[in-house]
Amino acid sequence: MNITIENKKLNSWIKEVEDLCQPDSIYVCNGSSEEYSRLIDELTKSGIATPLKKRSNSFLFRSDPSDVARVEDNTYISTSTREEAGPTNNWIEPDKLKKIMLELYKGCMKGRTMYVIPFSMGPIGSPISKIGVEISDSPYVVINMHIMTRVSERVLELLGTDGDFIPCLHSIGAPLAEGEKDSMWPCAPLEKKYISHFPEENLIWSYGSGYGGNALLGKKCLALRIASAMARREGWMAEHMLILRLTNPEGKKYHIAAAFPSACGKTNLAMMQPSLPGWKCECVGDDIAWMKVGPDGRLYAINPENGFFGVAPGTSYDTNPMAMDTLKENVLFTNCALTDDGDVWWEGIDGDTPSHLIDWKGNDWTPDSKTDAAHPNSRFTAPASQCPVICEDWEKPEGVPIDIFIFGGRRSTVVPLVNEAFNWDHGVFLGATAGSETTAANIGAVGNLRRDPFAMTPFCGYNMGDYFQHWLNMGETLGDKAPKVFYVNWFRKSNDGKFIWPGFSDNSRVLKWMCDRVDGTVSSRETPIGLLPNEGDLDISGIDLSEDDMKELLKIDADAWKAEIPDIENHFSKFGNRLPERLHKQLQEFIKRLG
Ligand code: TSX
Ligand code: MN
Repeated sequence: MNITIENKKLNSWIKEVEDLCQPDSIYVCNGSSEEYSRLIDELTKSGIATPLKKRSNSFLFRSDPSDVARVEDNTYISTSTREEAGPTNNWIEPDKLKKIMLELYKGCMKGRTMYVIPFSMGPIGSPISKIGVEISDSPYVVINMHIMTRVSERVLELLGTDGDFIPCLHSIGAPLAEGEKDSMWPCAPLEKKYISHFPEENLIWSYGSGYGGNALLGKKCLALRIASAMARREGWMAEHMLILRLTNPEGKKYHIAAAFPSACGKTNLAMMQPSLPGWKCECVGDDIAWMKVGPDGRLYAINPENGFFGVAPGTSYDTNPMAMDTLKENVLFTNCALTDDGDVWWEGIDGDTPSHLIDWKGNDWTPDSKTDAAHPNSRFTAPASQCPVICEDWEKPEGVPIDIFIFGGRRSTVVPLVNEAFNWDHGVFLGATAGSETTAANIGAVGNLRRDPFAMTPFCGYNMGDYFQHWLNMGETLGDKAPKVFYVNWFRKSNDGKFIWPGFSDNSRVLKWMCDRVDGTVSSRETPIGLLPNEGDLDISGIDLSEDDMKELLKIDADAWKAEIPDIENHFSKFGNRLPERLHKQLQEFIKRLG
């Protein structure tokens, strides 16, 4: 071991993992740029990292074709009872799961270095932050953790001798025999991949995958699954939400936290630049919000992450110029295509399609090829500090006060552009029934409605029925200081199959209406589904949108909504007696309002 660790729990855990996994050596990370460069150099020399001539200090990685995304079927919430994990999670009893995984971990780091990565989720020392330590045998994980979390010796100092942390054990599950040649992306086969969470003891065990959320354990595993369970116990919130600051022409600031299922453009909204003159939008975070009630009784949010781990395909100067400018240097790309002049490329990026590329599998690719050049789930890992519109207060230890919650989904029909919840409980009902139509990015048929309450289905570390109750409880704590709740749908289509709303920068027009509602300076009309903008109250000056289009975007068809009731009832029935009575009441009242 390269440094001396003072923390007792950490020392005994490192010893325990060393005995179990039998690495060749142990290295404790300090998070320095020298450490980052050294690892990158090693990965470049072994051919695993490809330096990009066109982007300074940026590198391309190609994963094994079998290891390209989160493995939800192999992800477990391991609580003492199945009931505690609830209907949305896979469950194996803790003793049984640990026995299976201990067998896999035995000797799994032979021939490899075991990295000890001390990290902080949230600014180091913030009262809302949490400390984790990931042990991993993947240098790719170390450099990604450098960007996505705060890896630092200061974390060890903060831990002292007796401080607590969340242990995150990770192995790619590919020991090397003596003299065996390593592969470019070692990992275990699917049936040996396990992403396990033990929320009752704040513990994460991951085996067999080196990709994204399976391996960078600070993100989905710690900051959402484990943190959501801690948050319920401790009375705060860990949510799958972007955070942004909107400033109006008079300089008044509003803070918005928004939850969307995948393929709705969450990162695009987090960095959106308003088309409305005089309005300013800044990014605080694009994926996760940790929120606590502050001394003034309002809800304060921090972004626990330090970078963006974003889907590359579809990102362009058209859809997200601020993300494109974030990606100019110091970026890790995974499973993107490589251009002949040493840059990355992906489907949907600006410009003409090159006549030749190396695809994400490392094969020659031309526009005639039948396959995608970049994997649809290819990613960039980029420091949040490089975003040109990162909010100056994004690392403020106390967070930013949330005024507005937004839920949303992708619906080609029925759901209007925007509506406001009547009250907190109704807002929780909107979050609990949120759904999106599947796109090509999902597995299975395209266009099916999939309910994804609070966009938390894959990320809630306990029974989702209890999670709904926690939201209702937070409403009681916050009282009249609770954020207002809205629901949006940027994706309504006309009869000829075209998107009606221009989206992107013009979404600022919808956000402005929300701010006016918060200030009480604009009225609304009551409908069975919630409060909608009155005609003329959405500022659509300067955009090409007819009065008929606007009517269509804000039309409520009671019969179409009535037709959704059986699906909502079926959705709620999955939570059995854990569905809060107050949500059952919301559904009954909704049915009554529809007549
Ligand atoms: O991210 C999107 N947002 C939010 C932006 C702040 N997308 C991309 C979704 C895929 C991840 C959108 N797509 C949005 C949107 O608001 N709206 C749409 C639909 C749409 C697509 C293209 C056009 C208009 C709407 N316009 C033209 O093609 C010219
Ligand atoms: Mn996410």
